[in-house]
Amino acid sequence: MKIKEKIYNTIIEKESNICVSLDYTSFEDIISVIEILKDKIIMVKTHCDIIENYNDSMRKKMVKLCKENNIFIFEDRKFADIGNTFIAQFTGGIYKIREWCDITNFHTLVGEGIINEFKSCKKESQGGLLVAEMSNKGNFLDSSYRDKTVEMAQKHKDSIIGFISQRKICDGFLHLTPGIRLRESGDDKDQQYTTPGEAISKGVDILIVGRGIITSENMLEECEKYRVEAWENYKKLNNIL
Ligand code: S5P
Repeated sequence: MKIKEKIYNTIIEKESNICVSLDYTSFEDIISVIEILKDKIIMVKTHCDIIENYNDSMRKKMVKLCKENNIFIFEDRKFADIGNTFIAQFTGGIYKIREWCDITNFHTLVGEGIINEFKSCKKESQGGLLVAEMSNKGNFLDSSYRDKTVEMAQKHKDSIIGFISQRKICDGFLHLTPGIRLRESGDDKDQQYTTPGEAISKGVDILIVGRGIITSENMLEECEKYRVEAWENYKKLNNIL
């Protein structure tokens, strides 16, 4: 089964649309939060380049824990360079992202060369997402950029499985939406938030939630609030019984 179908099936099986953004600088925190939230989430999102004690043995521990609990790993690397540099960044360096991620993502301003290289060097099971829209104030990703991004995805359906976007923008692809928070409309920087229910009503599949969950006193309880609001709305919208 292809990864996109596996993700849809996992959403239904775990009754969850939640990807938790584990923006921690320590691997211990990443692992302990996965342990806490494992039954409530279907995906974790990492920024491996902010982890201060990155090492292969803890990375293997994270991968094992995720595999055992049907959790996909999305490395939010937002690649944006020439194909040759992309290959070096994806396969090499300290992080060797190709070794362990299920999903990674791309900015499309660089054109499709990077996607061709992803196709040539990715593992069969891995899928890519294109950043079509962003949640932060003042970004330059306008509707024409979004439309060109959709065209690129349609041309590369074998390796591109979905989008980072604020709404559903094309049938047949997964839509992952960041900038989700139950009680705040923004942070003290450029982030802009929408609620889980609002985001799901725009036809998306997966909500990326960071600080809304991970800064909470009781992460499990808070995650459950996001899960329920998202899942109840998703079920209705998609006629799931
Ligand atoms: O448009 C975007 C795209 C992404 S991937 N806006 C975002 O905020 N993100 C990421 O989602 C961002 O890099 C961060 O890791 C997460 C949001 O974190 P939060 O704490 O604001 O929920």
